[in-house]
Amino acid sequence: MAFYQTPPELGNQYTADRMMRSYLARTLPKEVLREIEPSLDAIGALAGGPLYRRSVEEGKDEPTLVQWDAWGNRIDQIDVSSLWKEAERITAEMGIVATAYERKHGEHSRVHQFSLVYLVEPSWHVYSCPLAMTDGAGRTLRAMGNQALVDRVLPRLTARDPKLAWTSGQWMTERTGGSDVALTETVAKPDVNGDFRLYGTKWFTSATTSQMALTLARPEGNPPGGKGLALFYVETRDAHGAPNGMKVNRLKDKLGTRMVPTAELTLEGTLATPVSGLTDGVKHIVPMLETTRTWNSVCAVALMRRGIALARDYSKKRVAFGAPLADKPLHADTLSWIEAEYQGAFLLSFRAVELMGREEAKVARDADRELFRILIPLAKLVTGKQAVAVTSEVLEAFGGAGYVEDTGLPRLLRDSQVLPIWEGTTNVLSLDVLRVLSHGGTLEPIEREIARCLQSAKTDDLRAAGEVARRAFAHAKEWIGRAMGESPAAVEQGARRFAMTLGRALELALLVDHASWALANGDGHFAAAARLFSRTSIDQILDGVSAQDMRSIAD
Ligand code: MFK
Repeated sequence: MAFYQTPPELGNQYTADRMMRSYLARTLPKEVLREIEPSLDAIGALAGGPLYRRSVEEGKDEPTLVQWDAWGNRIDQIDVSSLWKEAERITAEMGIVATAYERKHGEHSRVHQFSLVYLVEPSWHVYSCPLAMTDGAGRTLRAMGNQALVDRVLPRLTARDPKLAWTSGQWMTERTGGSDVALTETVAKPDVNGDFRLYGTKWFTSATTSQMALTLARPEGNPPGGKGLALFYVETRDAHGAPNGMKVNRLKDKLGTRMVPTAELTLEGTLATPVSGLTDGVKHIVPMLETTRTWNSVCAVALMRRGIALARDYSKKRVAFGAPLADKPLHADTLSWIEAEYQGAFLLSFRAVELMGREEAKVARDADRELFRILIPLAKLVTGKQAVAVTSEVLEAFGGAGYVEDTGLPRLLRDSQVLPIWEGTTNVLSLDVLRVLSHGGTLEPIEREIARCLQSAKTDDLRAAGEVARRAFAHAKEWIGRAMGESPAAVEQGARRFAMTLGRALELALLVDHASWALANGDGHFAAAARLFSRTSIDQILDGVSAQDMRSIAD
């Protein structure tokens, strides 16, 4: 009989997740874990079962844009996939956004919420995109203290009834770019009742089907630069369902996230309400950026985990050269490497999540807030890069099948590739790390965090692994002191290596800490991962790199 390969399968994504279960057991009070576990179990079953199967089978179900109706009216109707419609329902009913705002478990509510996100994300075609912005909009409106908008919008963004639920967009990127947002060209002209009308083009508006958006525009007469921008609230349709003074020019034809309806918009008199005054738009949108960057990092970890789960299952089913791949030392070595990367990434992401939860529950100390500020860009930039590397390796672990669309595998890599790009590229986030230091911040929060983690190491091998993290951090600290003495250009040139070193050193320290706890509880798995991770490239600082050399190589 001809040979047919058995495909990989997934079980309940919560019960099968050793990392998540072990992490939650360490960090959550027992009663909190007991209370939230049924929701994790339910979403894990969905994500590893029916939703996963649909995500593979419906992998070509992309959004469409209908610009005109039969009678020539401009309607700009975007239709999304049926999986996205299902995701809308699941989000509301399972409280994927609401959990963080209801705050039933105080400071642990963010861990609960992001655990749900992490478990479901790879099975619903990046529905996390509108949800990240929805969450970001909720946090931003609260932070800005605009009570009228909070009252109008928050019940919608956090609704558990799908009929009431809204999502939000975030329209920042224009043709001038997504990084240097201060160049925004959209103009805001005063209208009645303190509202404005917006005129301009938004070049990348993800999840354009959202009912509302937060966006930046320059009130007429304001000076150039980020300070001269204001943050506006927009509803995308008027009371009759007609577009609010905007046209959808086209949907973007993207490498990945293909089920996300990302569009180019022309604003031609869009009614908009200022969120908080008529200046400082960039500063006012920061809570949105903090939130979406944290989501980005959790989604990076989720995609890594999904790829590894599939590759591991496949390695037990695929026989080559006389044995299952799982029994081949070289294959096992490759899977171990990506597992260790994922574990470091998981712990860094969820550490940021913990701190967000502490801040919102008002139990954060100054030290927590300082650490959170610098962890956001670090977690986003390090995990985004790891997700691309890990999912690329996952595809290779399947050989040719990993390169074939209807296995659902290539999507893992394509959807990962957006993670280092949107919400701030790796380089822009490296500069954000420098911004922390230039705005009165120090490296102390990281130094303290590493020291805290290493305290728990009781075995020689874990102490040695921890020492790698400590030395890498010390090298980064010494390098930046030297570069600052040299020139601003020298600091900028090494910013990415500096940030990567801090991020990976933190990941290693957190892994040592977790491994020490697990070892004390009879589980040696994480200690092995910590040993392996400590032998990867943690310290990425390059001493003696000349700016001239770099220019001449790049040229
Ligand atoms: C599914 C669809 C797929 C689509 C594919 C993806 C395509 C790409 C789509 C996108 O384009 S997504 C958008 C990506 N863009 C970003 O996330 C923004 C990236 N740029 C930055 O992050 C810049 O650093 C930023 C715009 C935030 C700042 O630029 P500026 O104009 O140089 O701001 P400046 O003057 O440094 O900061 C203004 C104020 O904000 C300062 O406060 P003060 O006025 O009190 O001094 C800063 O301290 C503060 N600030 C800036 N960043 C901050 C911050 N505060 C806290 N945290 C931060 N991260």
